[in-house]
Amino acid sequence: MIKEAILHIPDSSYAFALDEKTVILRLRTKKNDIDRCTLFYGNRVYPTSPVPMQQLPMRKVGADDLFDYYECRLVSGFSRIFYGFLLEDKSSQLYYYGDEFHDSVLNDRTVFYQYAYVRREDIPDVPEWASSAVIYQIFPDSFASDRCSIRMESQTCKTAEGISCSCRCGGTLNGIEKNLDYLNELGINCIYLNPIFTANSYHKYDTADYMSIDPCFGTAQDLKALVAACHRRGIRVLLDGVFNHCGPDFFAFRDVLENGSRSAYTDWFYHLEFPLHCETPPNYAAFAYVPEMPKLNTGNPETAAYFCKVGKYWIEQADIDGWRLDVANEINHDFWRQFRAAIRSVKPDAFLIGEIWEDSPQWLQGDQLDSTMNYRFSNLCRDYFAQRSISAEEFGQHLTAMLLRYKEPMTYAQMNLLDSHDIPRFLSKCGEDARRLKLALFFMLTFVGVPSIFYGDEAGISGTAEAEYRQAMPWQNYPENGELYQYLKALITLRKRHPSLTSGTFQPVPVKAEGVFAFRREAAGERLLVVLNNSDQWRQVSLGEECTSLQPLFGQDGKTAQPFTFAPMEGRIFKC
Ligand code: ARE
Repeated sequence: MIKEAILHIPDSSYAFALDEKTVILRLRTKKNDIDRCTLFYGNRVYPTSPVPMQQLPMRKVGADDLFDYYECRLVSGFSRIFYGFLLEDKSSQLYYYGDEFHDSVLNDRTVFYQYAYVRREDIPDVPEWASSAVIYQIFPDSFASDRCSIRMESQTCKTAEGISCSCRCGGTLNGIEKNLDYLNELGINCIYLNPIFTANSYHKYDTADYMSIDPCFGTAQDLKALVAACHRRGIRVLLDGVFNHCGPDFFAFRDVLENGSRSAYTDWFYHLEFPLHCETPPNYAAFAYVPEMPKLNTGNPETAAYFCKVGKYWIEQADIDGWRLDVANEINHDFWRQFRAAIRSVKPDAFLIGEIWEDSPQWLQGDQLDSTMNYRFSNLCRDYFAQRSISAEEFGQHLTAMLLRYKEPMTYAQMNLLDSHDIPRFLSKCGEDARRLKLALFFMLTFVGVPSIFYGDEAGISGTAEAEYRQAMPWQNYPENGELYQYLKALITLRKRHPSLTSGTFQPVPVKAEGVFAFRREAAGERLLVVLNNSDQWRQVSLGEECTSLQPLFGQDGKTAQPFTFAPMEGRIFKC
């Protein structure tokens, strides 16, 4: 056995509680290196010696290219647990592992791992509604104007405070409200809006006033009306919170610009060098050296308190349901802890999604964010469906490794996306081949995590340049009559009907047919088999012992006996 490949980390995504009675324990080993893995455990605090020890078999839940992953769900009745792993290698040799290797189970429980206490306060409390959400992301300037179709003209206006605000396409909050039937019909149940507060630029990431709605988009009253109209339809609303940096017209930065080192707000920012100059690069910390985006010092308790107040304000004013948090990984962890506590104090089931492109378990321990924008998912789909640069087997391995990086409740809340306002459209990555986009959407709607659709994906928007992928919604083409919209609608309907798609386990199923990827989703007695043919050839697929009787649920040709014939780029779901 390769001992150095063994990994377990207490109090992490390798050891966490789902509730006060249930603890998930995971162990990593070198791939194909061991035959069996068993958990041994006992009550950490026991009045007599020796302490009774119990065993629980661990299941191999997945593998990537280097490692196997074992997992068990321990319902022990103990609040304080000591535990270790009994590993059996190919030569039937036994190893006892509990931070160190031992030849036998000693009477001394302290040499093993300790789950010191199943602390109620540290159990992740991701909002229950999150796993069944289907998000629709709207870039407000581009979606719809008051008259339903976009004006397509750029404009600048000034607020009463003299802040100039601009737009490109003319979308508004009322425009969104007028199109809620379109979204309702598609089946989505959550909207994420890119920034809507008063700001200079058309994209509004340079916030001037966190307490007011940008005049290009409407008023606070319009937001309230929009959220209320959404709630009437069972749609939740998330706003974009830009708390890493502000815009040059934010009152605190204006004060620093006017008063220099005498300003009362110098400690709201980082690394200011007086006199300030706003050329690129500026002589103060800023987002990506953009002078219009001075970095905020959220380590300053006053600044932190201000932004916690902003977070609460829009929940109290407009009843929004959560926040997408810009550049979350450049902001200190402690701020997020404060922010979470503030938000939860006014809305206990508010959803917090961080914008973090890399793996982000540090933010997803349960004390800070509930979810992150899953760009790893997006990249894997790009590689597999759009570019076909990885095989079905590699795709499955990467997905497994991705899921096991997080505590289980967080994987079901991850915001999976193919597109966003920051990347070229997936359709363009597919060389404009809509079949590939459809298959990737099919996958996203059947996989673990919250599917998120960027406005216009269902309308066939493509483009690699910023102005293209943020282009105006093509209402003139009646997207609701189009194939993509109808396909997506059918998938969303199906997802909502089957709990195994929202909260079920995920297990890749090996299939001997090139380009074909299959996986099982299972929950509450329901077992689904999802099969997709990511190739340009017809494929014969036998699902072996997987299921004895298969009932086609989606994309069926009515046939229930194996082998199945799959058309190029076809996705099908079976119940078994
Ligand atoms: C504007 C122009 C661009 C131009 C840029 C250069 O539009 O064409 O290239 O200026 O100055 C917002 C606007 C952008 C705007 C930008 C600056 O939406 O249009 O760009 O402000 O004015 C990293 C960050 C991540 C960030 C992305 C863009 O980690 O937080 O870069 N995303 C958020 C928002 C953006 C927003 C901002 C931040 C600023 O979602 O929309 O931009 O508020 C890797 C790394 C990631 C990196 C990613 C992309 O994968 O892992 O960390 O993301 O690449 O670079």
